[in-house]
Amino acid sequence: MSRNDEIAGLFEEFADLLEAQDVSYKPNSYRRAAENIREYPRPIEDVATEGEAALAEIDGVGDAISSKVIEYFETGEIEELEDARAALPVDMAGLTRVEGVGPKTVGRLYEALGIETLDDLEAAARNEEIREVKGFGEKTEENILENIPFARQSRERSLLGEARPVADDVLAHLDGHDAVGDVAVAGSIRRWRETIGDVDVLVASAAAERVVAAFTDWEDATSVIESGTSKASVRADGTRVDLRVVVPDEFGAALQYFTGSKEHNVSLRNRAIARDLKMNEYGVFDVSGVDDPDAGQRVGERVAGTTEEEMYAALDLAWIPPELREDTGEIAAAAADDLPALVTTDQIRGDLHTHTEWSDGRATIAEMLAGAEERGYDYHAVTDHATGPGMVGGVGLSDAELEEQADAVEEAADTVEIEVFHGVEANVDAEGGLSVGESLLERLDVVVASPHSALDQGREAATERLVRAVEHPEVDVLGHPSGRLLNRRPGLELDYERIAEAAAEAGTALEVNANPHRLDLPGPGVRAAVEAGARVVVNTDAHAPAELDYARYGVHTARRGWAEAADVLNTASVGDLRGFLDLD
Ligand code: DGT
Ligand code: CA
Ligand code: CA
Ligand code: ZN
Repeated sequence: MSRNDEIAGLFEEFADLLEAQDVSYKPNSYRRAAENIREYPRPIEDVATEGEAALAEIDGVGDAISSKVIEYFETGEIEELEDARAALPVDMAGLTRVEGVGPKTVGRLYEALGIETLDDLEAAARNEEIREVKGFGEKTEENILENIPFARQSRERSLLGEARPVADDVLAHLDGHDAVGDVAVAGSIRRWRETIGDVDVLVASAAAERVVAAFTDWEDATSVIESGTSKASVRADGTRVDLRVVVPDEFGAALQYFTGSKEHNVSLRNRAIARDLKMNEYGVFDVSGVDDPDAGQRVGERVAGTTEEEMYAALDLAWIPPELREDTGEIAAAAADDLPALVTTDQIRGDLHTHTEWSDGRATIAEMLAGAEERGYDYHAVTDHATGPGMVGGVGLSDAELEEQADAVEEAADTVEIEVFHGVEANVDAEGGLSVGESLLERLDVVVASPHSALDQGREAATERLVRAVEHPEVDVLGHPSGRLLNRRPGLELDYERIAEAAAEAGTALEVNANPHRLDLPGPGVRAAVEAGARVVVNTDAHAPAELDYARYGVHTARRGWAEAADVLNTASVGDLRGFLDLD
């Protein structure tokens, strides 16, 4: 996304928020400015360095708007927009995706019923609360209810945690069908990106039409979007799934091509050209003796295409794990045979950030421990929320309650064979202070410190705040560092290198929170940690035993950051972990 798009998006959001508050005239001038900034031929950040007068050259951009652009580049935020967001803390983009719901409606429903999200909207419509609001009626309420499922589906990108189960199910459905040879997912789902535009599925078969029929007959497909002789698309559980069928000889080439990323493939193709090779979705071809290599797709002598390994080998490269295919140095590493041995899910030996019904979890301590033991773990840490900034409705435990919990944890630990740690998830306040008393912090086995409030700080303040928490002698883990919620809020913008260096120095682990809504640290944050020699720790933040299964999303996010097992704290044995935690 260019910065022009970024700024335009902010002004569009501002326009919606103003309109929701019944401000007249202004919303449209912000929308017009947004459109012109988006289309402007020069990068807005360059124009901004020339000052307000240069910005005002852009159609529809006057003094008020150009000073906001400058303010944003200087401070990282626009104060008036922040105020408008605080006054109307709603999922504007999600709600206005419901047909018939515009910003004004969002404003009125928030005022009358406190509706902030699609879930709130649906609940209110089902409870027949909307028809009671002035200006709304039974018919409007019914329309809203009818249009919500579509608004959900048309949300631009699915979470990895939503799309991956769909991918697993479609693979299971196709695997074993008599017309299906090799079958695999490709695209962003194979690279384990945090959000997924669509799930790409690839099948090797000489009977493409039968494979397409089996695919469109899949019982989980709620609708068939399109269907051809060797391609089809369906929707399942709100996610779009694309199928392509290729001949078995070209399966490796297609798998490589459709896995992407686009940037990775562009770099590979350039490497091929430099070797007088042509690389595409049908194979790698030697075109050294060919007059016109662009004469067709399958020209010259084919040297690879059946397997992905041979596609890479044809370019003198080791096979590259899909999570690394983002063109951030993986091709050079493969050429030097210096790729990392990435961490795997079965190497995880326990979870160091979990909750129970003592705070906002949905299971008892014993149930969570049993869940950990069932998963074959060697250890488990109970880290309920402490009170403090960001904790609403008495969710967090006071110091006295944490003392009391210590006995309960000890008692429950007798019901399992695994090593049990008692810890806490303390809040990191805006300045980097913690919400648990010092003497108690000293006595707890594991201290996870996480930001839950002031998530709109600028980059510098946010980085310093987290560095302070990382450097606190009792803090073992910095939990979900950015505080982002995917598709909902961006979280803190951070200098990951600085935090990683502080963490390496202090011996504090940086969490890769595996909850699909978070995946925080993201891949680049993990990479900074790995390069600085800091440990990461893959935690699920589970609020119920089933959520311990989120671990794989965290592991693959860590792999996107080039993490090996030695980089990940919770691949360690109990003894090594106790050493890291300074226990006994
Ligand atoms: P998504 O679905 O938006 O999460 O991301 P992808 O990466 O799965 O993208 P998608 O589904 O549009 O295409 C799958 C892969 O196919 C993509 O990663 C690379 C390859 N691909 C698709 N279109 C192009 C293209 O126009 N050029 C190149 N080089 N590769 C493409
Ligand atoms: Ca895709
Ligand atoms: Ca696709
Ligand atoms: Zn938390």
